[in-house]
Amino acid sequence: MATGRQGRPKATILPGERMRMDLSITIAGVKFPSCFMNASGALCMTREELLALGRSRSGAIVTKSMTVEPRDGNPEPRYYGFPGGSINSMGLPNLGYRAYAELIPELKQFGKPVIASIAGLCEDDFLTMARVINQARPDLIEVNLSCPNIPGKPQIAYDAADAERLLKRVRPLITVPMGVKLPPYFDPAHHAVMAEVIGRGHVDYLNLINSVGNGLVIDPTRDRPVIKPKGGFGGLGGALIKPVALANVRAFWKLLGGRVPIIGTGGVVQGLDAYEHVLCGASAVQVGTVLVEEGVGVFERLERELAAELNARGPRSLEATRGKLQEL
Ligand code: RRO
Repeated sequence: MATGRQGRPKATILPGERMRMDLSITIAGVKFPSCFMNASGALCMTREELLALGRSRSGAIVTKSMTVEPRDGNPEPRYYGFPGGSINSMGLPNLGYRAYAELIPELKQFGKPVIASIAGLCEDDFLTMARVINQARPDLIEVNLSCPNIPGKPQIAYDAADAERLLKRVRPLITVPMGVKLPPYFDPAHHAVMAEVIGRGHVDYLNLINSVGNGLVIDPTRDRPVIKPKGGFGGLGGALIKPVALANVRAFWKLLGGRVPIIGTGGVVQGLDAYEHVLCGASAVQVGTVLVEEGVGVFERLERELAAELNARGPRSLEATRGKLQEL
């Protein structure tokens, strides 16, 4: 096997590479044509954006997290991309759950899974939305317990008791597979507590991680933050959060014994980043910052690059790679 500069297998991208590597995956019995898909929040708020995802090579259509009422979101500027990543304080701009419920049948015509993301502003909001969205029959419903950008509202999943109570109430209302999107945790004690909550919560998959909340990026030429809401504090995404994302995927994969499928989100910029997520235990990966930067063409590039990484190692299938991180 050829090895590259850092001693890792050299991924040479051959024409038609993607064709020879199966990148489809299954989560909770739902088949995805590709392991790459958009992260909620990235180019997925309007009907036009969702239809563009449907026409693209994204392996699923993930909606923007929805609330009961439509929202304009936080004041602008509220998103800023920089070389290592991005910061956002969007504040949940979305069309409201009724509009997404109406859109779901149209989105399902693309023949790939539709994931409806719900994010209540209070516990009862989750129940209101779960009832109606479940009736619209998306392929999966994702319960977002980790929005960092609503002034005065802490991220629900940073309180294990709150998260457990909510999951207990919402789970019986959802008959399609239910996932939970968690924020990053930075201590093994927190991973352990939340893994127990997830283990008791009849959760069909985890999405790890949401943005790294409440970072601050400064424009030093103007002595001020690059975004306006919350004094410039916002969720960090992109390349710089990959180590945090990988650690969370790995920690939950091990604590849950690989029994709860994981969508790895955070720092997927190249095919190799996706490979690393899969090594840590991810079944699929989501793309936020680079999707916003490159547009929906990013999926084709990532498929090609991941196929090259897998081919350089054998070839090895996604399934044979999943969770196989070697420890020293
Ligand atoms: O809309 C947002 O500000 C937002 C949400 Br809901 C989320 O879950 N994660 C994020 O980084 N931004």
